[in-house]
Amino acid sequence: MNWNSRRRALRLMAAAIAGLATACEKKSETQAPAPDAGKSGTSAAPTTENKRSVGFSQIGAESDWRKANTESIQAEAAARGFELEFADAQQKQENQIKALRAFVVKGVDVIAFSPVVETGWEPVLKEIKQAGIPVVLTDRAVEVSDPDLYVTFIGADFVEEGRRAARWLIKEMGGKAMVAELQGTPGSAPAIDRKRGFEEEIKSHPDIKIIKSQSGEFTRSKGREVMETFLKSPEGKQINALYAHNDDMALGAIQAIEEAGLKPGVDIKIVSIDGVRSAFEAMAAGKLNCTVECNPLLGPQLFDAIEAILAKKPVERRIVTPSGVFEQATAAEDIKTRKY
Ligand code: GYE
Repeated sequence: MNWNSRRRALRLMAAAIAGLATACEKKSETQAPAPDAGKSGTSAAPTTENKRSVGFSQIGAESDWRKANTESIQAEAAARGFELEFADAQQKQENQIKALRAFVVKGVDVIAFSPVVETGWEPVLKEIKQAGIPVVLTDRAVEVSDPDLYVTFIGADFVEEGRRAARWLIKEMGGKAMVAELQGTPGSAPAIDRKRGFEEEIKSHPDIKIIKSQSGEFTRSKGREVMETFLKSPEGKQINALYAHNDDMALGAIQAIEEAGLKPGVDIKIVSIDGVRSAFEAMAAGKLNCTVECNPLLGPQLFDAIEAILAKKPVERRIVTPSGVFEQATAAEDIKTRKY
């Protein structure tokens, strides 16, 4: 059997399984609600044979970065005439795994996803490989023992982002600071790597001390809540710098700092990561000091890779998205050219 007929046979098998699954689901409807597999952005219409199809499992909508990322991918799919099966996992790995399996059943041409955490993907990636569907990782990396489980990983260098944030802080604080850290989603590649890069860089500066560190789950509300507890803790009064793994948490923390009667950007110097528009606004207002850019507009790179894969052209194993560092002084000017 050649590759094409194998794919066709697999699709037929998958369709049969899907039929069975639907029948089972229908049966169980009256018993208990099916667990939430996340919202689907497209209709349940079967993938048409002539349109190239991509299944994309997104993490959720936790931050401005994520929203810009989703828009970029959806716009690029539409512009290039792809059928996009979009599934929002609402921050849950189990929902992502369900969505990935549903893409296999549908028989999409390529599967892309942004993995919420780094580990636990091996079984589902093996199933996808067996079905002969290529996988592209976008935004976040996974830890797997077999490198052939995905074709390429497109995204930023999170360790370097952490280093850049640290370098800025060391310079700004003259090598001496009591730092509070707001970490991203536990177990996620950006939370792990941004912490690692920052710690690596401050190692040779013993007077830069992280005195508080906790996850703010990459959201504004959690960032605010955790910063409030930091400030109320016995060490709260010593905090004079904040490192947030994303802008949204920094923006939430800014509110908590103001509520505590302090001046964000002055009493507590703040550096965060992403470079979203609202971070530039906060910098222009003097409340945020620095943002390390992490470009979410991955749609064009993602679909370049997908088209190359479908055309059987070679694709780089690792595609790094370029980015910069922005400070208060130029924020009002910079904001005019920001695209997200
Ligand atoms: O920094 C954060 C988002 O994975 C790079 O996820 C992404 C991160 C981004 O929620 O805002």
